[in-house]
Amino acid sequence: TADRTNWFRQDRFGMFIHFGAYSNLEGEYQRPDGTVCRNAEWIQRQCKIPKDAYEKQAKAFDPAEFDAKAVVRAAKDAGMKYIVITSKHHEGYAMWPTKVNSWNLRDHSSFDKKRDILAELKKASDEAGIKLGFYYSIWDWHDPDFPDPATFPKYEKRMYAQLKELVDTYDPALLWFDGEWDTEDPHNPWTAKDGERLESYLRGLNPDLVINNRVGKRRVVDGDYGTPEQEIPDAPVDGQLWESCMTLNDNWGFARYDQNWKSGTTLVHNLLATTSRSGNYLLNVGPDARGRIPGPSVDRLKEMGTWLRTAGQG
Ligand code: JFZ
Repeated sequence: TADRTNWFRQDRFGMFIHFGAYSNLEGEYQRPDGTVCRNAEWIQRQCKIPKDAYEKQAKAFDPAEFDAKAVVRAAKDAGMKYIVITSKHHEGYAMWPTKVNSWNLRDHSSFDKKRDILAELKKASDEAGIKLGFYYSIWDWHDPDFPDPATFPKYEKRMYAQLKELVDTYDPALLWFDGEWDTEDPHNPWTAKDGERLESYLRGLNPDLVINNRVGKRRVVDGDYGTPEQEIPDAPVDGQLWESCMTLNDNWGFARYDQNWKSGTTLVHNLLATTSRSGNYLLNVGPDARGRIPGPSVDRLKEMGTWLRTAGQG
């Protein structure tokens, strides 16, 4: 893995983007009785939103102000060298025009049918010399064949087809899997074998893909690197490469009520603590319903970039 992970070892600092149909709710769901339930990317599950109501709000999703160039500029100004965006989170909604189903940003939204934000991001990233990767949730709340073990193979076929689309169309540098665990849902049928099979399939499509360990069961042999979340471990995890992902406030997806922003000082400290322990730092932004990165996020990324440049590392 030394060759394909060279860039990953060099680059160290990346931008995570949590963006999906949940972003359209901006963290607040008003129930029919008028009370409000708050959550970000887990809002459908945590607020028990009925499927038809969730699909209805997704139909109104119109992130017209998503500006790939501005996103890439914000990453670059911060000193980030790669971007990982959610292509599909647990809600199952694809952020590209997948041919596998219609639960996606082109076919189930109010967004311009000619636009494709992953293609836009790929182009802007290439132009700026930034690497682009995709988060993909194995767990899927929308697909009728997940997680029943009897129908799971049908779901798995569609998942493979979607991943092939992503690799063939956008040539990602990295795939960031999630939703492989079985703690939340005892019926999650994802096994270590499923992970191994998927990983070798992907390596067959492109041997240079960098893949995180959540493709399997987070064993050292799964994928290329470990993924501690919201924490900076004292030492490398079992000697393997690792990347710590973290939020700027308390949520991954946009939540308009969440103003608990980390300070620039804390963020720079975290970046240095991580890189000094040979880890990568993947720092998250959550665009709002219109597709804009929140102002407080942009401000903090700027602050980090300024610090890095004045410290002579820019
Ligand atoms: C997952 C997602 O459920 C969450 O919405 C977000 O995308 C995050 C980056 O990943 O959440 C996790 C995954 C792993 C752990 C906890 C939350 N974990 O290892 O403890």
